[in-house]
Amino acid sequence: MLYQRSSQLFAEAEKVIPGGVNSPVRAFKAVGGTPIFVKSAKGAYLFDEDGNKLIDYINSWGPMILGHAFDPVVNAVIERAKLGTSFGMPTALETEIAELAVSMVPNIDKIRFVNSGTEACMSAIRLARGYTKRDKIIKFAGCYHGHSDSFLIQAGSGAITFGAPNSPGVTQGTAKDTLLAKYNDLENVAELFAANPNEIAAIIIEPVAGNMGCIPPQKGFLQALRELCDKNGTLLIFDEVMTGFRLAKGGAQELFGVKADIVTFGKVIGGGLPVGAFAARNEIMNYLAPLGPVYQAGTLSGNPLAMAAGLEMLKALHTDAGVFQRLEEKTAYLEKGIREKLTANNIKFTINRVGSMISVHFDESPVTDLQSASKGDNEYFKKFFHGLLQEGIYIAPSAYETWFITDALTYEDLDFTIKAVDKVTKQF
Ligand code: KE4
Repeated sequence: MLYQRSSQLFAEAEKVIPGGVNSPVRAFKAVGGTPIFVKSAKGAYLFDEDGNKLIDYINSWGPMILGHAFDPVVNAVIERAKLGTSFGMPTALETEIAELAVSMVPNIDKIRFVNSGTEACMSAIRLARGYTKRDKIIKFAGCYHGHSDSFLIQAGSGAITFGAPNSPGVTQGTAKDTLLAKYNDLENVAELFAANPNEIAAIIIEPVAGNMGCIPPQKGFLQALRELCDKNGTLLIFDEVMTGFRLAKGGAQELFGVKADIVTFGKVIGGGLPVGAFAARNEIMNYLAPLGPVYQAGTLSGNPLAMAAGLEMLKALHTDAGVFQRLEEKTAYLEKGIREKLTANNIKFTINRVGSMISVHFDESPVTDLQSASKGDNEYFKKFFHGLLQEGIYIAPSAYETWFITDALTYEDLDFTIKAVDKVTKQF
């Protein structure tokens, strides 16, 4: 695979865009080499500027669960654009997607749309603080909730890759209100409550972590957090930007049977257009302006093109009874195939998976939190990443990310991928 055109484009981009990218994880810093510039995509495939065809296991970091350029979404956006692209006024379309989302997700009465997952999580925290009249939050080391200041404290995703657990620009005044816990460590969370009685507004958690690789919650962990929150008058926020509408129609709340007080969304809910959202029962959401005192706003929130895309995506997931089962079966098939090849090639590895979220860690000890996720052999991961790329397989350019499986993948694609894993891990 040659990447001359991507290299040229990257050199041009670097002159006018910081690092040549509009989001750091795209820069290949964790794996080295030149980021791939994509020209188009359809279904499970990317077509880059050098004419290479790649099987896509990132899918825009989650949104393309039904494949790229999903016809109902594309057609809806085209038709909607002809009617005007933004009004800054309410449209019936926003009510239609809100009603559908509320019908799909448990324990929510109302939903507010914003423009990104960051904005959804940032707003959810403000709402929780306003509702409880408390300042402190608990987040988990390695979890990523977007780049707003309260979260850039031992964040996951690109923040790990850059070894910048506490980003410059985040003030001590902000950082002091963010308490850090270890994922899957209930005792640690209980200690934070004991040390900060009646001060904690919310726990925010990725119910399945996807920003330190994929890390499942240990059995009972989420329910135990629910009980700790109830005991302490604290709100439980599920950051479902990744898991929402991916792990089940009702996301992680449905999958694990645990009730969150506020749920945040992104990625899938926008069908590939910029949409985030946060939702809760009436007594919490009615605290939001213009009804209540907690302010939150956005010029392009509920943008008609984005709503049109999101509505078609949710409709497809709502009406296709077999989609989540197919995603489970395809990802389990991929996991089985990769396990067999890595074992046969004497590679030290751990694979974590929940539904269509999966990650490969090059260390044989269990990966249950940031510390254990950091023990992986990142040098080997780099070879694995580039080896697969040369075989036409595009996985996340960092060991601290999860792969996102799309229903557009065929079993032939999966077999091709498993064969490529075998070839690459025989070489190194
Ligand atoms: P955005 O602001 O990037 O739309 O969403 C932030 C966010 C919030 N919560 C979770 C659980 C997330 O995974 C994300 C964003 N995920 C990363 C991938 N690890 C987006 C990729 C990027 O930063 O470019």
